[in-house]
Amino acid sequence: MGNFKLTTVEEFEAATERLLETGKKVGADGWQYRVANQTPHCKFGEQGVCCRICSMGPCRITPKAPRGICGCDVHGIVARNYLKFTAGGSATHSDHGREICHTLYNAKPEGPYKVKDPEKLIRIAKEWGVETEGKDIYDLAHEMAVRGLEEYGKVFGHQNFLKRAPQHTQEIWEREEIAPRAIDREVSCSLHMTHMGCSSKPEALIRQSLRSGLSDGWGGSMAGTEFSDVLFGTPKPIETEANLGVMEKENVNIVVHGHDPSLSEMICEYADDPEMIAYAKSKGAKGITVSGVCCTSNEVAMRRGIPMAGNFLQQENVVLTGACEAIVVDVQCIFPALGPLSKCFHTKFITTSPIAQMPDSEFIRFNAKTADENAKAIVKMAIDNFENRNPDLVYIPDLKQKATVGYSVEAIVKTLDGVTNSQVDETGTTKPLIECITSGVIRGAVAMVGCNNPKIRPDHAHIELMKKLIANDIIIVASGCSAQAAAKAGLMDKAAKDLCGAGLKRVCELADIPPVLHMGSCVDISRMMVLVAELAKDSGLNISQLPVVGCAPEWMSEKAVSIGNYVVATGLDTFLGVDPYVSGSTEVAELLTGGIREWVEAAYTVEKDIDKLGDAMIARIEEKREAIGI
Ligand code: XCC
Ligand code: SF4
Repeated sequence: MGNFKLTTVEEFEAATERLLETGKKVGADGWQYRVANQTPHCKFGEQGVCCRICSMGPCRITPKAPRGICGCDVHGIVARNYLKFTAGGSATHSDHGREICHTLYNAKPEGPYKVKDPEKLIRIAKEWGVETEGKDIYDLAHEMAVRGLEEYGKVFGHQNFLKRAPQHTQEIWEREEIAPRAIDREVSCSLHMTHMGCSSKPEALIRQSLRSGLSDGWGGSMAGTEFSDVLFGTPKPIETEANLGVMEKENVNIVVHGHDPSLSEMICEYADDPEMIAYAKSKGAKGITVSGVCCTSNEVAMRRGIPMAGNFLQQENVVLTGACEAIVVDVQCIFPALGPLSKCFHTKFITTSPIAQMPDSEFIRFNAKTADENAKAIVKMAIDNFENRNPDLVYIPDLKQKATVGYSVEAIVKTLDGVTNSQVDETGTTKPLIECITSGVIRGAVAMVGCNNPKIRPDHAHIELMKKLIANDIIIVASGCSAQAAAKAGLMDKAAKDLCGAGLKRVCELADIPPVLHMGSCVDISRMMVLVAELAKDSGLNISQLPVVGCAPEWMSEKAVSIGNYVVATGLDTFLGVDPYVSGSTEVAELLTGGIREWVEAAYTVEKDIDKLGDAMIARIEEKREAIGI
């Protein structure tokens, strides 16, 4: 254990510098240069005070022009922009969930899509009041897929999954009129409210932002997570590796990127196929390596131990290694830059979804019915491309760390049960974790989530905050690009326990876990919602009383704002390192950082100084402990 060492951000940066040198040789662009071209950013946009929702505008608010042409003031404009931003994120996550429901509908005993976790399917069916007795598992899968799809357009009532929340939380949602109805309705309703001449009252717009967020976290994202588990298996702890060094020089490298596991699961299947491996060998490679970027990577890492090449701001780096035969993408967070960049190398940039089509890519339309043919064609294309590599351009940074990933709620409950050796019942409980928290061995938990953003030194905030928190005996659950930052640095290596305070270190040793638990992709933040719901029910506390907070220090996407809204609306204080374009309105900023606490018992804190952000989280956790007398 003695020689365990984190990979530092300086080491990531040196590797990137070296890769950018290769890029210069071939005339490649990079986000680092584009950021410079875009700086300084538009001040009106940054403050959220520009409105272009009707063609009388665009109107931008200044001291000299305090109202738009229609008379809307700055608070209305900022709040409307915030709601639109949320709706974009909610639609995106939820549509991903919908695709998974369609994949489930296409599941067949003979594949390519099968039901890998029938127990989980039955559990959800029972939860939704669907008869399971004597039903063929595939009939049940199809029925549940339709039920899942109906959640998107249900005529009456609220999201089925809301019942998973503690009674108190459900009452808050009812009382505040933010219990989400049909998922699509909340997105449509948001766009209706932000149309010219509808809402301009910040309270109304922010309330809808919370409801639209909740339709994502407790609706679309939860469907995405749960039905992905049914199809591809519920994650269990598994060993893998992270950082660019997982790409192998001698092998055909296929990188999967995006979010929807339907495609990447199939690619992994075929890359493992002896026939394909033999074919790769016949072309001079030693084998095939699949690695991932962004949340698609998290999905296949959690279920198959597929290594993680990197996170959001590392996506260009995988091509710059000169050793990437194909980067295969599905939806979301894909830089259009990959098109022109891949043209500077031999790399095939393969788009697969009608939702994410890009110039300079090869489009292989992926479809649940033809998934195996599609995946096979893609793997073959990558193998055929191996011989086109230019060896002079190949440089794979020698950076990688071990990581143990796969901490679904089910896995956490099971693993932590070992700590107190209490009996595991069929579903298990979170009581052992509660015991660790109430006794003070663990002070609390932080959900570290979200993206990279060039406005913040990439990965630095994620890693520094995690180091600080675990040193203070605060356990981390992580997802998305935050989880990948942790894995790349080595914080998901069990040996990282040495960086923890004495209490957390002991828990890590007893339960044999790393101090940062990988809970999956960004839709899997729904797992975190289920976890806090269970913690609240098992402890008899309200969610807002738990010493648990959320943090997205480097966030950038609309999805992240949707997430923030549902995390806050679920009762967890949320800490951001980047401002969500609301600084132009004191009213909106005050609502989000204070006023909404009266509605949902939680609010946002925005703090760009990472050290202060960490201190603020620790202080909040200690305050919460004190308030419940532990
Ligand atoms: Fe995208 Fe999910 Fe953000 Fe990463 S963390 S940059 S949204 S991949 Ni979701
Ligand atoms: Fe301007 Fe009002 Fe139109 Fe917005 S809605 S562009 S503020 S006139």
